[in-house]
Amino acid sequence: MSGSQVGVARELRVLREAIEEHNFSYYVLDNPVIPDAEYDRLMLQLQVLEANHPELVTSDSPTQRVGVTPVGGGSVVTHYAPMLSLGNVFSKSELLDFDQRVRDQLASRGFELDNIEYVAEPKLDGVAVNLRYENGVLILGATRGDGTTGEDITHNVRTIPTVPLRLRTENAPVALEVRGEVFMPREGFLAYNQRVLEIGEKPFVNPRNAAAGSLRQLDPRLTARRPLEVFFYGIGLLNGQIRPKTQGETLKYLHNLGLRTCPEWEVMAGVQDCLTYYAQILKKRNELPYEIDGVVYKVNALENQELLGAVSRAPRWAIAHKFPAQEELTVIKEIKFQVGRTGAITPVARLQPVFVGGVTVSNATLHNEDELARKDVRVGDSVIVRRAGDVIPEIVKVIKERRSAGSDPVRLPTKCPVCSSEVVRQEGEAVARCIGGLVCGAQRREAIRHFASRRALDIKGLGTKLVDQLVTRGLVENPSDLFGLTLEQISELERMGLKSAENLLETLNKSKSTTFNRFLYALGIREVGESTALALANHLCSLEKLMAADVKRLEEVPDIGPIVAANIRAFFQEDRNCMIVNQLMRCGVSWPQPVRLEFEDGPLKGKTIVLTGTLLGMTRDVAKQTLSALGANVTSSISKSTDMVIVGDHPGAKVDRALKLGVMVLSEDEFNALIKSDH
Ligand code: JCF
Repeated sequence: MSGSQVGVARELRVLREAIEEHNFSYYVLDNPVIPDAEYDRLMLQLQVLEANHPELVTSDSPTQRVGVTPVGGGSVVTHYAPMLSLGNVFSKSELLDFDQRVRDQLASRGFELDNIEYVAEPKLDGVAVNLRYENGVLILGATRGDGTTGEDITHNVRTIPTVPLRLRTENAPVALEVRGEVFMPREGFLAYNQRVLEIGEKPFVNPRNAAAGSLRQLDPRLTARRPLEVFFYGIGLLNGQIRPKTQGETLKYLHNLGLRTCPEWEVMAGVQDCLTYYAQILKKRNELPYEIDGVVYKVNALENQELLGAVSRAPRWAIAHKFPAQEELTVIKEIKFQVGRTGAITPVARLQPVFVGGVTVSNATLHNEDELARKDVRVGDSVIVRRAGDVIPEIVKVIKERRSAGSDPVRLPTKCPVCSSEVVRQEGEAVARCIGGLVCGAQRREAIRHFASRRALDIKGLGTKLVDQLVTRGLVENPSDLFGLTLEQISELERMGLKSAENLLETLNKSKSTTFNRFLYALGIREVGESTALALANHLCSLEKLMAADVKRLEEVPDIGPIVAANIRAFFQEDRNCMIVNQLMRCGVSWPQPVRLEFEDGPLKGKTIVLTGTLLGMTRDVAKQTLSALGANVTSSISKSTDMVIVGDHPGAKVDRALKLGVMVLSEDEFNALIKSDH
């Protein structure tokens, strides 16, 4: 290595260690110590440095989670120690029997105990995995398989952010096999399915299937896009270090190595504590960010675990205490069609009310036309409904054997059930929509509800019932009408006294002071969610600029692609929408001027730069971010105001245009020198 390479190697090490430490704080301790933007900057610095020194890239670098080429998965892996599954109990008495068996067996070996110490933790509904670290570096990931042999899923496991590629220790064991559960948190699952439905594909039935399907992906780049996480709960093999003495110590040991454990785990003094824990977790179930189907108890002392041993593949020292079923049988009374904010028509089944997973369920979504056809749900059918956490209940399947003769398949209506406008399903889309727009009462109502919702203008007290009344009485047609309501109009509504009317007026008034991103989100532009709204606000800063932005300018905003850009453009090309926006401004809706995200004072401040061709050393996104971080404005087309064009491999006609206009042209090497120089 040359002298400068030694310097770079040290810089790389410092950066990687810092990033790993932040990963630990963020993923394992759940307590980030720096803002996300700062973390992104460190990561970017590392990416740039590695791009310039590809010979110094190591497989455990935080940048190396996703391999570039898909792998042929499926090779078989033998676990060092068998991966055990768990026996189940469903009731208090079965649990007491389990505890009695544990005590009897230990007594027969000379350990007379009144109370057995257990460690309890929630039982996640995911996929069991085994990871192997050698000298602290992740070298293998496998599914449980039959307990003895599993499938090699190393490339996919590496993409899970909560799986450390390197253990967080100076003194790593020679070999360590850890067992854990890979799962998809509820929020990620919902968002993922939402996206899948939008592109007209088949959604996952539950987070468990989603996690399993994602881990089986052949292309790790696809796995990397699935929001997977992991909790570790046990050790299969530990070479070169002293084993912890209890399950509790095991969890602490794993945690200290940077392996995430479930934060809910607790030591129980005896089986009575287990019952209390079970009740607590059952109550907390829907607040947990992941789905669980019970709790697990393990005899705490590993010495006792060894004495107890295992029968076939289930340990005698651990048991799963399952929650009551989340699936029930019921009957379809009616199938209705709801109209959403964007006109999307959703079939909804009205059910004979049934108690599932702790609540009474009387409606279940059927998602869209294809789902309706696929499940072939008909009025009068006996069906299995499933309720997963606080997710909208779903129909798992129809019991066709019980279907009475003469029932008809259900079709989507051709006219909107609310406004009788045409219902149209565009090619390539999964959803059919009412084309009535704001003529449609349902769409008007939903648009106003969205506008007032918590993450939009947060107009507290303007609930569904109230919005319904305002719309049906014709008092409110669009969001700006809300701010024209008078005390008299409001107090005449049902269940509205003078006092509550005054309160509502006050809230309406307060909600006018908002932020630019909330306002943009509140407008309900198709596919402009909270994060897109924030990106728009940060990059376009003012409403005037946004309303004037063409598709090209919009696409320069990070994460905005051609479709969303076109939606935004189309929204502001509609006179009616501009009128409503202007009306809102006139009513006094306002926000503080957003501060530009990029460093205003970067060394490339104010420079307009265009990238063309393929850069060999870094992705276009990284190049774009690097330039932005230095203060440059990266655009896609060349004009007289362009300051520089950076030319990669196979550039297009842009180079000719740049030369013609006399714009400065930089090669990739010159570009690298530019971003590395101290300016
Ligand atoms: O969360 C789980 N699904 C889970 C599964 C937790 C545990 O502590 C487990 C397990 C499967 C086997 N422990 C064993 C021994």
